[in-house]
This record gives sequence, C-alpha cells and structure tokens, in this order.
Amino acid sequence: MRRCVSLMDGPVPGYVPIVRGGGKMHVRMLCLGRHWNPKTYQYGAARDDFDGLAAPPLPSSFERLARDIARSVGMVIDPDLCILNYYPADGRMGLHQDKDESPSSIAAGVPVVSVSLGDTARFLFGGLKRLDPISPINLQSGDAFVFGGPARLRYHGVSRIVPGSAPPELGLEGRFNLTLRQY
Ligand SMILES: O=C(O)CCC(=O)C(=O)O
Repeated sequence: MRRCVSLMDGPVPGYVPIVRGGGKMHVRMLCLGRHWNPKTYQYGAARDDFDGLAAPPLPSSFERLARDIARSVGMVIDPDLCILNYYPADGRMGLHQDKDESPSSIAAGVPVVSVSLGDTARFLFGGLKRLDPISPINLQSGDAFVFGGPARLRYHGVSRIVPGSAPPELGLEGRFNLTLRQY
C-alpha cells in the first residue's frame, strides 16, 4: 500500500485522465511499465495525452505478485505493465473491456490480475457483450481477481466504492486497484 501511495504522489504522479470523448475519468491513474493513452486507447512509452513524462518502470515486486497470483489459479502471465488507479470516495469506472493489449496476448487469454487495497469496491463483472447480465462482487482490501482464458474480454467496471470500509490499520481513505497485464 505504501508503495502505491509513493508512486501515486511521486515524481511522475497519478492524474485524472480525460478520455477520447472529452469526459474526465473518476479515478486518478498512473501507468507503470507502459502508458495507456486514454485519447488513443493505445499503449506507449510516455504520457503523450498529459505531460509527456515517461511511464515509471514496473516494480519487480508487482511483477512477482502478479505471476504468483496467476499461478495460484493455474494461469500464466509475464507482466510488463500495471495500471494503478486510485478511487476517491466518489470514484467509479464504467463498464468496459480490457482490449488494448496486444492481439497475441488477448488471443492467448493471458489474464489480467487485479489487486484491491483500501475501501471495498462494488465490482461489476459482465459477459462478452455489453448488455449481458452482470454479477456484482464486493472486492475488499487484499482481494485478487483474475480474468483470463475465455473470460479475458468480459466487460467489467466499478459502480462505487464504500467510503470508510478500508481496514483502519492501512490509514487509507479511498481505494487502490492495480491491474497487471501482459502487453
Ligand atoms: O478497479 C477495479 O477493480 C477495476 C479496474 C479496471 O477495470 C481497469 O483498470 O481496467
């Protein structure tokens, strides 16, 4: 958790992205390893949509964590990027697919490994089509959620977080989510 805070508030700080249509996202985002550009929906080395700074490297501890979590559910990932999001009390994320990684990674069903810290999130997990039924899942601090194989392109989002639900010992208001991916 401390690493997430120091990265988010570090020399290449998290920022609130503005997407293609002009809307502001409802999270603070920091990409590590590769930058996801919210204007082009493509990955690049630098934050061309914002301040031009290079994405900080992916910490090896994050990489190991993703490998270990994936292995624990019988999947394999060779992660090279992480999208670190911070959700304030009113943070949320609309339903979407993670489909901007390389065609080979997606075709192989290499999983996305998601780790949650802090406040509980109401996570929505849908199907392969936007209008498929959605299962709400509470993701609590310390939970990992892995979607790969045939589930790799399932729609997902966060309808809200539950302010004040983080374990008190963390001393954190809000929620961090890390999604580790293999481009
Ligand atoms: O915060 C979450 O649990 C989901 C994050 C997410 O969907 C994403 O970063 O693409």
